[in-house]
Amino acid sequence: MITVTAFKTVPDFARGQVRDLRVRWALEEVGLPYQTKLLSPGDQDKPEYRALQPFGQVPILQDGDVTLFESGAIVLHIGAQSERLLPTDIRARDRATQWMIAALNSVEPALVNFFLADVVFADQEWAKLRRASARDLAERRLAGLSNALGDKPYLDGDRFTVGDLMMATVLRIPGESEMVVSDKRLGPYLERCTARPAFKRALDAQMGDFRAAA
Ligand SMILES: N[C@@H](CCC(=O)N[C@@H](CS)C(=O)NCC(=O)O)C(=O)O
Repeated sequence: MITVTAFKTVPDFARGQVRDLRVRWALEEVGLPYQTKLLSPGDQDKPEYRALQPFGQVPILQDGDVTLFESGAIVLHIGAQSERLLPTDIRARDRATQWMIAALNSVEPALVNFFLADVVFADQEWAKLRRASARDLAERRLAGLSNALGDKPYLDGDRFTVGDLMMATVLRIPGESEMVVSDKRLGPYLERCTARPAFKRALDAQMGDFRAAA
């Protein structure tokens, strides 16, 4: 059985956001059963966990003799097992991978930076100084994404891929909601992605684990 690591407890703002959600969503999309291994405070710094995840973060996926960290690598590993997330056509596959990396490398850092300045460290002087430029960069990234999406239902056309899965989780970063929802393309796009039954099951499962551990 596939095992995914997740946290037993996180601050309220992080519930429904922790990155094991991406992995749960991918597993739900392709219909692979999994179990979670919930980390208590301190577990992430134990040598046996650090041997599997050098930074002490979640998620890790263990699947037979495969152990992986980095949510992007894990989602690709799951996607490779089913056409539902990664097309077999090599060019379509490359484009799906490109969008997944764009989500992680071009969009997420800008949105996280703004979230840190706007919410997490909002009362600190450096954050007040940085907020406007962080918002500007986040807006520019979102505008680029919105233009590229255009009138298509998904980033590469009619078909939902790992690129959309990852992008949708990035667009859910708290603090972006008003910028995303008010965009005439990104708002409906995010709704389309998160209306998928597999997303709902993944979110329910993450929230359920927090409730069970409380
Ligand atoms: N790039 C990593 C980031 C993982 C990550 O930031 N995980 C967070 C939870 S969402 C975490 O474990 N934070 C605790 C820490 O960094 O100590 C991935 O995508 O898997």
